[in-house]
Amino acid sequence: MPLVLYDYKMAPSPRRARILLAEKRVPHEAIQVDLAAGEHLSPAYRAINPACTVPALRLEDGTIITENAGIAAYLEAAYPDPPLLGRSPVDKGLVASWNARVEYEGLMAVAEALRNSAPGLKDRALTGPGDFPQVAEIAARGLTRIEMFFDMLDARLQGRKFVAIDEFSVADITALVAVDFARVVRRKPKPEHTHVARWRAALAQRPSVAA
Ligand SMILES: N[C@@H](CCC(=O)N[C@@H](CS)C(=O)NCC(=O)O)C(=O)O
Repeated sequence: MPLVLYDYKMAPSPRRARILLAEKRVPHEAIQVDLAAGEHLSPAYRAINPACTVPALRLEDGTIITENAGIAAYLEAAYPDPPLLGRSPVDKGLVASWNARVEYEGLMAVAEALRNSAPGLKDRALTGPGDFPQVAEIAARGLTRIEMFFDMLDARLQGRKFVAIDEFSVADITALVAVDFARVVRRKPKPEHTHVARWRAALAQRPSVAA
């Protein structure tokens, strides 16, 4: 039985897993879980991932790994080449640190803005099995945080090819997905964010980014 990625092409979180799988050239199948149709809340998908989120990765032995952090840890151990979590102890620390920052300051900021404002996500302000009402102030806060994220990322990328270390890593994947995801709330880096623009253009050359 091959690896199976529970995916949804339109969503940013499974895109992180898709890029990782493509970078490591891991053969797998993909099953689309239609979030727009609420398939992730169905009993069938709850049995796969009780957290009702994608991505999830089913291994050959049937084990289900959820969360991008878990999927990345598994793939790095099972398919070490190319390493995407850092090679040396220092690099591993830097990659984990920057990955956490861009997830919290970038991806979460966009998610806050979107989930607390989009009519289609009414009462779905948080992922998971529970319903939570939208809070307009959190949407506004998310938009402010996105601008801070772009500024932070641009400063970090000044004089650097990659976000965390001297080679491509999961921190670049997460940051790229966050920058692209911001379009859903009509935000993008400003013209003065030249370092982000250079970095994003260079990453566009990697075939994995289209995954
Ligand atoms: N921490 C999780 C987050 C996964 C997540 O939030 N996935 C979203 C799609 S981007 C989801 O499944 N949303 C379901 C929903 O909207 O209820 C991870 O990185 O794997």
